[in-house]
Amino acid sequence: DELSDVVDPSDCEKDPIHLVGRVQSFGCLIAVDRNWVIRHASTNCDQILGKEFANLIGMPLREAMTAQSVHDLRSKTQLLIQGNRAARLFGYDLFENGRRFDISMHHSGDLTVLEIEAKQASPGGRDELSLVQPLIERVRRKKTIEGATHEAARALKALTGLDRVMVYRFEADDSGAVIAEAREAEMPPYLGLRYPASDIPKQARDLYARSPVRLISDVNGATYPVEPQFDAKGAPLDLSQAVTRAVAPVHLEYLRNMEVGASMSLSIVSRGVLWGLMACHHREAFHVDAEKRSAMELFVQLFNYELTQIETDLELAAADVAASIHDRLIERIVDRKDLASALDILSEELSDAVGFDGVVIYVNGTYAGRGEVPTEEEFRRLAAHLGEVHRNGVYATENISAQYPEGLDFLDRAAGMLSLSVSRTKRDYVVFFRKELVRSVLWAGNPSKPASIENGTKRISPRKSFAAWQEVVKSRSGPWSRREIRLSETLRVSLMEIVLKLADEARDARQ
Ligand code: BLA
Repeated sequence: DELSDVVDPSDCEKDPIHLVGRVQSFGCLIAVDRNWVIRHASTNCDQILGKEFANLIGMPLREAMTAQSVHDLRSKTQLLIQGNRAARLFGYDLFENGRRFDISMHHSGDLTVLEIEAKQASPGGRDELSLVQPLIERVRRKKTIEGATHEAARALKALTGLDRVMVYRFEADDSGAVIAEAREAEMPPYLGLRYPASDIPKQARDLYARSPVRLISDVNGATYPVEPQFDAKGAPLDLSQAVTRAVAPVHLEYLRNMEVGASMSLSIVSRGVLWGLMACHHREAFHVDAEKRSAMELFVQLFNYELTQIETDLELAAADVAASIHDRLIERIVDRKDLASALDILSEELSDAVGFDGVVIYVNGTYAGRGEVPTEEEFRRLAAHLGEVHRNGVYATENISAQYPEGLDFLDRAAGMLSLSVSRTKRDYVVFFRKELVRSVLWAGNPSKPASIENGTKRISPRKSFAAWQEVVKSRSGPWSRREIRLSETLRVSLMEIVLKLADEARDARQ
């Protein structure tokens, strides 16, 4: 329909998902104040706790449970004061009547939030935590991101029994790709597919950077309001850290369109940044109980640590390469007097570390180019543009003409560039160029239409079809890898030294 084109997917970012004020059916939620008087409660407490309460709001918790329970819960909250995100009790007999519950507590503003789930009879009392160690050991043996993520997907599938486990990695533009997958044979593969940024909007990514686990145990399940909706000051309860939090309806619709019955995701965080998600699907509704979720949380924490290790090792290796290139450059360039022969040495020494089709050195307005590059005239104009876009010492783009339409003039030679600003005044550059690489990206559904508005409603709906959609990407080079960018950041410092010398010598020669 006509309207389907007018949706701005950034509208999804405005949905305050942490204030939904509802919980899913697998647990109930009670928030108590400093005096352990109940201030909020979800309407499914009777159902979960197996008791009838006239009105929980305003009731001291000890009247709803036993004095012993409240004592035990309170002493557990020491963990929160010590800085833990959550404090947990598993299989706890809240009413001293033999019925067992898993309880998780966390702070939200001035309140302590209790989330309570009825304990399902666990077959043979499996010790979930003990399963984590051998699985993470297998991840640890992998020294590459590919190996570690692949092993993690397999491990998590074994740990949970879910139909599909994926490792989803965010790209620089917040779109993402499935980079590892373990799945039941009947499930269609998603490995390699790309998804637009609006599938996981910004407020959700921000929230997931702070909370490690989410479970949607039944995409068609009932949800229950948390009452009262607002406290005496008119503020709603912040459910950011609540695992029972009901999720945004637009996302439930998304999952139904994907024919998913239950979804779970764990946050992959490296150095405080949300790197990706371990995203899991099940065809039917599926509950992962609190004890197992804790094991998974531990698993992903250990995984995050391993991932950060691998990334640190990669950085150290890149720094080593940069250091030896630096030494050779200094040694070989030291007695070169002119830019052109310095450029020859530079392109020889760097060709193994950075993939490029051409390189330009531009010092004091003097141009020297090798390989497939813009002409001197073209480069002079480009240099003015570089002065504007360089925010850091290194600027990389796989699509010059997106920001700089004149770049189309030299698209036959160069589509992407990695530019190093090699003087403080932002006038001197070493720029590596790459030729156009026409390639195709497989998206899960058409990425330019991630959502639509249904006829006659104002509601945004996610796309219905996730069928692979091939985008032919033009006027771009292949992407610059993180490794190449990191390496150039280090090399830039060496080049600044060299360029300073070359500039001096060029001046002396002129005198
Ligand atoms: C949340 N979107 C999510 C989540 C995932 C995805 C994993 C986290 C919740 C969960 O664990 O299920 C997306 N799931 C994916 C992707 C894959 C997958 C990419 O399995 C790939 C295989 N979503 C839309 C549009 C909007 C939207 C158009 O497609 C907004 C209009 C919103 N997605 C949306 C919102 C959330 C979300 C609001 C947060 C849900 C919540 O935590 O309440």
